Amino acid sequence: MITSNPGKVKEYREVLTALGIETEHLHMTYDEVQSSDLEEVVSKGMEEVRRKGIRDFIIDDSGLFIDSLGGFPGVWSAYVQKTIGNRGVLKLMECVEDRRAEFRCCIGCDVGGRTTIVTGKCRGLILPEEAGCGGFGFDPIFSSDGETSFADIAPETKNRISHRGDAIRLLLAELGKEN
Ligand code: ITT
Repeated sequence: MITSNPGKVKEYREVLTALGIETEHLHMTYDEVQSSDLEEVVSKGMEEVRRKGIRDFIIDDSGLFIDSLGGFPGVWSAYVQKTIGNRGVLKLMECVEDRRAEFRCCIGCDVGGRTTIVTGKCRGLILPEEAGCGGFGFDPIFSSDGETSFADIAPETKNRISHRGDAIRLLLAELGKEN
């Protein structure tokens, strides 16, 4: 798995190890093209990784899409997380009543020369303040049930309901179809 994000590696390992699938983590960044579409970012990212001679890998591009902000930060989630962070997002959401949001996770998988791209989703709400100390990134401000943040639930629960868990299941189903 190719990522600079250790939180993602942990979540993939948790699901895949239980299925007897071993993963190797390659800490590497790739250019993320400017696009409003996660699938396009992943598809271009895969081309770049392949140009480096790497085969049999997965990459993951994720984002938090907030309904009342027209889907922002979306594909700019990493930049927003690094700059204004969760507090900045909460500030943008001050006095906003509609707090609905969606986490999306797009996985690009190269195995045996074949490309599979899937996108998992998880709907929820932006909480009024940060809560919990688990997870990573936007987890302290996102809740799928409107009460408990993703940073406040067990990792296996997050994997069961999250965008990434959804994407992993879609990927395994796609790969299963080919075998
Ligand atoms: P890569 O090297 O894999 O690209 P990244 O951290 O830049 O790592 P993304 O662009 O996919 O990853 O992620 C966009 C942002 O969304 C980033 O700040 C992540 O921390 C955050 N994020 C991704 N998945 C998340 C999750 O499950 N829970 C909370 N935040 C998440």
